[in-house]
Amino acid sequence: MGRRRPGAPLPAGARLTPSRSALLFERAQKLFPGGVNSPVRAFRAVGGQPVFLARGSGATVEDVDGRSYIDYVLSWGPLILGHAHPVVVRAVQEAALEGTSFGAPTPREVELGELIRTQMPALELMRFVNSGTEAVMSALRVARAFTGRSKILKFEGCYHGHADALLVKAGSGVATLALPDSPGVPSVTAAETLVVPYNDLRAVDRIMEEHGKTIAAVIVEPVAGNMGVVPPEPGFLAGLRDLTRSAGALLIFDEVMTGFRAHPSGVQGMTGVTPDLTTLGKIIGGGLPVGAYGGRREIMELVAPAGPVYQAGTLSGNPLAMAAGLATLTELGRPGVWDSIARTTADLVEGLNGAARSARVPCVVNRVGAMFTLFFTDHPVRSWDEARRADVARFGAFFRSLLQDGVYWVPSQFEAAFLSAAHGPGEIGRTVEAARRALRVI
Ligand code: KE4
Repeated sequence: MGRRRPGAPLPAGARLTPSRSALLFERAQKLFPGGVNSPVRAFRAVGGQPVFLARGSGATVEDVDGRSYIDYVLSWGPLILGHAHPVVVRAVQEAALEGTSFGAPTPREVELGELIRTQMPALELMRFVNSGTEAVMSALRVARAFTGRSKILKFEGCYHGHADALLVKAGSGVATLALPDSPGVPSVTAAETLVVPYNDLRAVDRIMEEHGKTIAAVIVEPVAGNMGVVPPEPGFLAGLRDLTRSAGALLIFDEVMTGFRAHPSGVQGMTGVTPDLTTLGKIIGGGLPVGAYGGRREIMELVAPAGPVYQAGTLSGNPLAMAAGLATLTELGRPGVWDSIARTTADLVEGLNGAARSARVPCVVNRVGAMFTLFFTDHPVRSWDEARRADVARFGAFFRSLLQDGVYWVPSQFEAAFLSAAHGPGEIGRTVEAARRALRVI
């Protein structure tokens, strides 16, 4: 059946048989809160019901009803080579044939750690965990142990996973669903977390003046992705480095999303600002569950069994995830691969800006490397306050129109969109055309 224009009447006599996605969603809602295993997947911010995906290949995914889409979610960032990349699939198959997990050291974790450290030498010592959330909560624990202090400073609109201490004015799904500072977080915990606007160095300076001696760490998305993409203003990161050093607080770069995506060496490599601790995830697992935290040797040597700070994990350094991460970073590190993805992202952004101008729809697109966000707004977006003024209803209409047109956009105005090595001129052309059609009807 040809694609029906959004909102166009159904052909006479057409029967609305429930799609397989709808039937699955009905069952899922009896199993999972909101019918999903992570909030943003529920399409609450964009309307309609989620499509259930059956398979992916390269830049496209196919839903359970056989419809295919050009994918800009890419599992929220990990799939920088695209879906089911043969090198990654083969690596995981080979690893699985040797056993899926041992709860013991294996060669692949050493190889992946060494590969990460060549790109991010600031990770003098590191530890693999199973998610970005776990990486961040562990990094905060060791920062508190190292400094003997308890307060954490974060930025409005930044999301660092769902650990209690960080669900305070967070971004991503918390912002998308306009959730309050999440219930269930004890007020004594939230009281240990200070929050200032992103890109507001004066606010950080004031906080450091007042609380500097009690602040264990400042944690920042060095390029924010979880309020939509918001780059650091010139001098912001270097300013954080200076202010934290003067106050004896640690600087933590949460590069779970930006690592190997904003730049092949992360934002720390792109800017030359070196944090004390870094958290990673997503791309380093190539689509399998991985996180990592690491940094200065004197800090990380506090982590058990080298030191007294306890952190552990049954599946940490899991050989399948290590194999997927190794294959991904090795392929990504081949000459020209990353640059080509960044160039394709720039081409898409240029096409989107052109389409918005032709349709006279006010849009601002922020891009760093291979991550970007199209904001429906007519002013610059440099903070959560500016991001939140975007027209989320218009974004929802844009999303639904693209979905009808075979483009799977990110289902929230406050999320980054992602490209892969598998996105080429064909995908970009079809996406810009779909955007043109969407911008005309929203
Ligand atoms: P996970 O626990 O979801 O692996 O990572 C948490 C996390 C930490 N830090 C940053 C900068 C992150 O972006 C994330 C997770 N990102 C979201 C997307 N904005 C994951 C998608 C989701 O929550 O379903």
